[in-house]
Amino acid sequence: MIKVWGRASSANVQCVMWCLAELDLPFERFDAGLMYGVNNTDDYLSMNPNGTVPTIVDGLAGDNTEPLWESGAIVRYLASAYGEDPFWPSDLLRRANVDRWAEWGKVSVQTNFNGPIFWPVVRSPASGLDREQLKKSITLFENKLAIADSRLANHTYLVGDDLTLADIQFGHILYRYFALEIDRRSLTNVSRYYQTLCAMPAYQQHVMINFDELRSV
Ligand SMILES: N[C@@H](CCC(=O)N[C@@H](CS)C(=O)NCC(=O)O)C(=O)O
Repeated sequence: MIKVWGRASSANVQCVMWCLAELDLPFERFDAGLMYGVNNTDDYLSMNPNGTVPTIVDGLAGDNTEPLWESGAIVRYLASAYGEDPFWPSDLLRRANVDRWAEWGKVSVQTNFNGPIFWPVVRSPASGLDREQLKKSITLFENKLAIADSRLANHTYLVGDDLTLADIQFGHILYRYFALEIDRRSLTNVSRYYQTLCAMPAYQQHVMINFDELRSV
């Protein structure tokens, strides 16, 4: 069993959960973070001194396995230990190509969304939201989505015609983007890709999580 600590409403936890489900791995998830607490306890901090979620312990790898944190490192580990071609290719150059788009999803796309767009919209009262700044942030973010849109004109998924780790790191952001009460640019291929993800049971179960619990914290 792979143990995962982290609330289901955390984007970084969602990546790990979706990855576990795609790889068909047995897991147990424990709520932690924000209103659930746990991540500020000594026990938790001894596993992950950052006090962030997610943290995992891979019980399938044996007893006394070192806890892992940083969602990017976790999904790469899971893909390397349990994934197969084409999800996580064995050929290093093909793997690096998947990894490039996965890293892009996490570093260039997710960071342009969660901090500048998602949190201000879900947490600010209407009177307190800086709408000009939000508009600028949405433009910057959608400029990144436009890169994916051109790519998806010729591919079903981000890298090619098969689901890869890159889709996990990029695609999880889209649920929040499409569910949030903001004006969106028309990006036909990204919309079609999002519909493809929405039809996937693992995406429905682990990513399409209502985020209302975050509005009041
Ligand atoms: N770079 C880290 C970031 C972890 C992180 O900041 N997680 C957030 C949730 S997405 C967190 O722990 N927030 C505090 C909390 O939920 O209590 C990762 O990718 O795992």
